[in-house]
Amino acid sequence: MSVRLAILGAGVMGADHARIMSGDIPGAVLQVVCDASEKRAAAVAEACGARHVASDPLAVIARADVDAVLIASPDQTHAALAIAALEAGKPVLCEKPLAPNVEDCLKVIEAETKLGRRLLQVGFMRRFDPSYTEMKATLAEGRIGGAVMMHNFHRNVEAPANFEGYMGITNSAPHEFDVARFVLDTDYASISVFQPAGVDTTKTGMPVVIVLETTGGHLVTIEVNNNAGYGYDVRGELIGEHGSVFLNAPVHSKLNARLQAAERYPADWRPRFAEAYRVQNKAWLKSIETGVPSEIGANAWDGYCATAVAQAGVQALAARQRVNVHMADKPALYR
Ligand code: ISE
Repeated sequence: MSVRLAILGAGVMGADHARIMSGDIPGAVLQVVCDASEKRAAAVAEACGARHVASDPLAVIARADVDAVLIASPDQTHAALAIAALEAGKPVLCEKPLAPNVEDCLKVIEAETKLGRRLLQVGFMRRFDPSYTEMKATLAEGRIGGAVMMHNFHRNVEAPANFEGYMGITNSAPHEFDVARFVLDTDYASISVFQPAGVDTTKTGMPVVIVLETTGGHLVTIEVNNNAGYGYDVRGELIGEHGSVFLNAPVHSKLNARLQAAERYPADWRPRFAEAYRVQNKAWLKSIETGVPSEIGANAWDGYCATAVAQAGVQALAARQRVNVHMADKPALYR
């Protein structure tokens, strides 16, 4: 069976998904690449052998020769496109965040609930990353006892120019919110956000340290530093009652020269999580072929949870106090 895909958005992530889908995922056919800039869409389509190029995402979703939709357009467009795809009964892989605010996440959930079956997966690819998979499995095997804390570090080389205000909390940290919730199998009760002094305010993106309490009683810490300067560096350690699991980033070689040993950092997240994206996209395609949603993949409810925590985090930073995380009632579809 082949699945004809439309990729909506031909920026960094759209181009990467087009490459993965056309090169690494048997059964996927790149039918359309769509972007507001047809030139950009055409460049990606040519590089990946896509059949068509377009600039109107709603028209693409409606096409009879498109079976499924991968949304990689700007964050604020995700919800409307996801809803259109769900209304057309087409499976969706939506890049994170599901939407930048909870209201829009809930609208997507409403559309999917109305449809009565789960057709949407959110691109929280870390759930498929081998290092987090091992961490979760080690916990399940009881090798470190019960989980107590999880520490996370999220460092980018430099925040993009369009990164404004609280995007460290709303755009970067959601990966950590989701993966810690997934590893610990819990929800969040409260969030506090701290900001160090001495920050270069001419740069976009502000470093923050986030402390979360879960409903299961764990503590989760997250450092987000979008201007770390030296490389893309994601670290994590899960602390159990009598042991810990530390994430290892895939490093394939080490340079020895001039009395020093060195390992490279990637410039962004794509090399660090290349395997996670590949396995995620493969699982998504399988879910389309079988009609059974991936058990590991994040669903619309998980997308909502990450945004709800992020939104509470923005309030916590503004108010300089701990904020309780309030969640809507979970619809039966996601239980
Ligand atoms: C970006 O959107 C991502 O998803 C990356 O994983 C993250 O490191 C970056 O900070 C975000 O802007």
